[in-house]
Amino acid sequence: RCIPDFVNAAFGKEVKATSECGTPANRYCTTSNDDKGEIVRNCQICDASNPKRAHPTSYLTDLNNPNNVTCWMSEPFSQSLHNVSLTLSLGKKYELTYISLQFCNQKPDSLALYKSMDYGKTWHPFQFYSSQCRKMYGRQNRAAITKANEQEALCTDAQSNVEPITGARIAFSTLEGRPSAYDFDNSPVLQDWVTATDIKVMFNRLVGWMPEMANDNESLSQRDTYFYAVSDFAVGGRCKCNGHASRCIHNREGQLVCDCKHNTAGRDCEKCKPFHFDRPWGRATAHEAHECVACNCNFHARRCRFNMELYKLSGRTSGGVCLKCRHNTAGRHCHYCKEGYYRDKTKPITHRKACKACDCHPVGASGRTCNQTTGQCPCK
Ligand SMILES: [Ca+2]
Repeated sequence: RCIPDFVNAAFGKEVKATSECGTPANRYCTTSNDDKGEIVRNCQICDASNPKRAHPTSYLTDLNNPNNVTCWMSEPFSQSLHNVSLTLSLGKKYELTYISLQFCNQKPDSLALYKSMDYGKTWHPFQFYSSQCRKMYGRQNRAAITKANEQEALCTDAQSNVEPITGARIAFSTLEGRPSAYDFDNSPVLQDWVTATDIKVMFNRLVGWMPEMANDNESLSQRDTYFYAVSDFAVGGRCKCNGHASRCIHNREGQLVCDCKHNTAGRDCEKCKPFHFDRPWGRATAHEAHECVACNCNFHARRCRFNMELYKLSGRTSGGVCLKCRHNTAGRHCHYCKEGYYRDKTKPITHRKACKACDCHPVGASGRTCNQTTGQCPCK
């Protein structure tokens, strides 16, 4: 089995946001405690046209350097309930291990993660975070996952008391708590569950600095205080190649594709390459490469197809059926001569002239078709 490297698939990729602070320039404020413990309000300007004051989406997936934290920011809004989404296209199927978000201000109270497996056509819930799972998302808090519902998105409370107010992180581990994770190779359900081409983060509700703000008579206007701000959006996983490639590369059209081995083909090595249909396609496991095998057509055909019945009859060894046998051959493997021809035993079956025309005498023979093996014509 070969496996591409584990990477942050989001790194350097474009993220689309439904909101970005600074177009036009806008004021936003944060509160913090000064050295006397008093709450102070610190207001700044975000301005997309000024690089020093811009907070573009490219800051979500740039190098996450703790000494130089760069933040994407949404526009400030006036109520804690406010929807803003971030959409990340990975450009290919990946198998994801985690999705993490590091915040520049307080963590949102409610957010949802969605994934797409078809480049953004359809979306499926991946994980919900909320202090009010039922109310916000109609889901039970921390529902149990069993073997019967391993593809179900959970809802948990994102807040915890041990984390700092700013710089906190949310990390969703795709396989955590899912029973078949220990037997991932044999779980098509979980292999499907971790597969994504696109990720959408939907922020739905931000808890402001309400308890503190209530004591702060000067800052009656909380209008400028609500905004979502994220310093790092990371997606840990591997390019999905079904065990048949050790790397992903850009093809001539600029698409990211697997560099398929084991006679496989397709962007994700999800099928056998042409003329390699003697066995059904399979995902490689730790013990078995599940290579695709060429059809045996004795060099007389360029195409073949897979037949499950024949494969089963052969004891699961060979199911390829040759199509359009040439050089006057016939049969599943183009291994005998077609009607009107017989085997020239001086040549191997793989030879272009392995089959000769019958050449029955028009007077002495009762037909034109000879024995396909011996060449004997039917005599009158
Ligand atoms: Ca950043």
